Amino acid sequence: MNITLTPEQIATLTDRVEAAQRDAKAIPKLTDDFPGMTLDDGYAVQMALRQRWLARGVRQVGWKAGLTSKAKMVQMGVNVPSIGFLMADMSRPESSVVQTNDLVHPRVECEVAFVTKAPLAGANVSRDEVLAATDFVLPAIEIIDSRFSGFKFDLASVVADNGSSARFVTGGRPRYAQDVDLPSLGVVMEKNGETVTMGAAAAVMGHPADAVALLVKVLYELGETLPAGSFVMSGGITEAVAVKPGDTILARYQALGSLSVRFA
Ligand code: OOG
Ligand code: MG
Repeated sequence: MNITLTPEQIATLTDRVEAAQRDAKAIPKLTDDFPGMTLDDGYAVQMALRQRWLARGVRQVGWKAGLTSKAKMVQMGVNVPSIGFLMADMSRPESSVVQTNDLVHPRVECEVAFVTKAPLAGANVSRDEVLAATDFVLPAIEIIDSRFSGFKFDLASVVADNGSSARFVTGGRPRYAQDVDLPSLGVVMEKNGETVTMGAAAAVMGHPADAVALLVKVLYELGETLPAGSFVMSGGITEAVAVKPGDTILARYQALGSLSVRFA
């Protein structure tokens, strides 16, 4: 671990991110004030933020991997994947209407999600171990919302902002992982009835289970493990698409059904 910030500085930055998330007010990226901030500093802020959510009595449902596809890395100008925590109150059912007045500048992503039935831990978990520990996979739409002005950030800042996590929608048709050819799984994203982007799940590190393995490795470095029963999102397959009130997003997944979300 390469933590350069003092505990006081970590608390200050946690206050800033927490306020920006709560008030849906964009703030400058954290590295503007703390240019020496490292990736580990970003995770120290994220872990402090997570403790505050837990202290408020919100249940953690799992974790997400992000920046795991080339399309996402190119879009955001970051070339290292990241992780973030997912809490119960971020979850929305299929066909939800998601309010945008408590979000800064939402974007949507199509992802393959995993639900685990056995714990995963360590720096060297394999794709097969992830699949063996997977109960089922299901389609997800993640609604990300960077709290940084212009949706512009660097790795340390976005990690501190919990990987832009805001909401997520699940539904469609859950399947056992062994019944689906995950890398060749196609997804088409439609916005207001028009196709806006499409891809195959192989875009996520060659196989989305590899993104889960990577997430477990990052957790290991943070002194954490992935418990059985975790919900894990493996990262956007395509670039994220901006949405505004009135927009409807439909994600059509091969083999996993469709799910939609509307913005108000
Ligand atoms: C960071 C979050 C990335 C994904 O699936 O790649 C992410 C961002 O782009 O704001 O959730
Ligand atoms: Mg995502």
